[in-house]
Amino acid sequence: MTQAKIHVLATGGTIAGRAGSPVRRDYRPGQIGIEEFIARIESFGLDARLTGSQIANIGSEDIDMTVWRELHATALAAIENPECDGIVITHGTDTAEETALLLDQTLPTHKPVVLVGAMRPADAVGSDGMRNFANAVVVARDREAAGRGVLVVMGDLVHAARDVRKAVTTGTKAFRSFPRGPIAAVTPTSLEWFAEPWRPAQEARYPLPDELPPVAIVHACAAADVELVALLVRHGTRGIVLAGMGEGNAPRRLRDALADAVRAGVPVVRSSRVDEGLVDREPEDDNAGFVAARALGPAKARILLQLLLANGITDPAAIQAAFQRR
Ligand code: DAS
Repeated sequence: MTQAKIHVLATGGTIAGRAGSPVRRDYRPGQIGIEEFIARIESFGLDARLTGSQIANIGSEDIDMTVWRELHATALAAIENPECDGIVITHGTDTAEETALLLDQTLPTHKPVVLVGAMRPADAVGSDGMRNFANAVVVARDREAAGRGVLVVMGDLVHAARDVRKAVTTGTKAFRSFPRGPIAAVTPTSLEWFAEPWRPAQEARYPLPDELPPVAIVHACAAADVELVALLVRHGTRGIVLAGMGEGNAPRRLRDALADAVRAGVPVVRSSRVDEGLVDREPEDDNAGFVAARALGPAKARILLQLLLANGITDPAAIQAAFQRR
């Protein structure tokens, strides 16, 4: 069997971070370059040949459209290159779910695309970075990893971009998936899928636009200040995601302000500020013209709404249909 060829796209994050001491709390992300990554993993003797591109070396809280465009273009070129079998993207964990969903919707599913990060810097005691990275290579070299959209590998588990979120602020078990849960278990010597691919050999759902339109997240809270919604509309926001209470609820005055925004031509998606669970359509959504975010939390609902608006999809029913898709 020939060795799988994996292209690694490095963007920085804690997985590329150093503290300068095994026990120091603060550290600098984005210190390790792609050559060092590849040299380290090659010393493990994994059955894969790695090449790399340094896209950025930043904390993922600073990720922006410029990085996303370059990441997308390089990943697409690797997918189209017959010499490449799979792609691994090293990324900070804070916005991993946003980048994963953006790429998930804008790349074809013909080859594995695997995002990986770490919760501890490379020189910390008990660092998880190189293990996660080795696991990501094991996933990316497996043909069965294609046809599942973009994957996120963390803590010996494989998650689908649509389901995954960072749910815990510290510690190495920081990622969870809903509604499906993790779709595979992985170690440097094993990989077990729990289900069949559900998006085999699909083209990208949407082209990646040059820019994403401004979409605001409004966080619902008791006795919320509702003036914010009208301000956002006046300021030119193209869409609003409600981080609602419970099943996407909000105080009556806030719901009224959001219905006014819809009447002014600004689509509104109801998601939840609660960590996990569905936000389904309610009868009031028909009257107000709201969209229900289903299983997407506010950050990912915003990415999907931005992509839809950028591609000219503004009708609430069409937006709702996109939120229903797995
Ligand atoms: N600084 C964060 C980031 O780059 C943390 C991390 O990578 O885990 O997202």
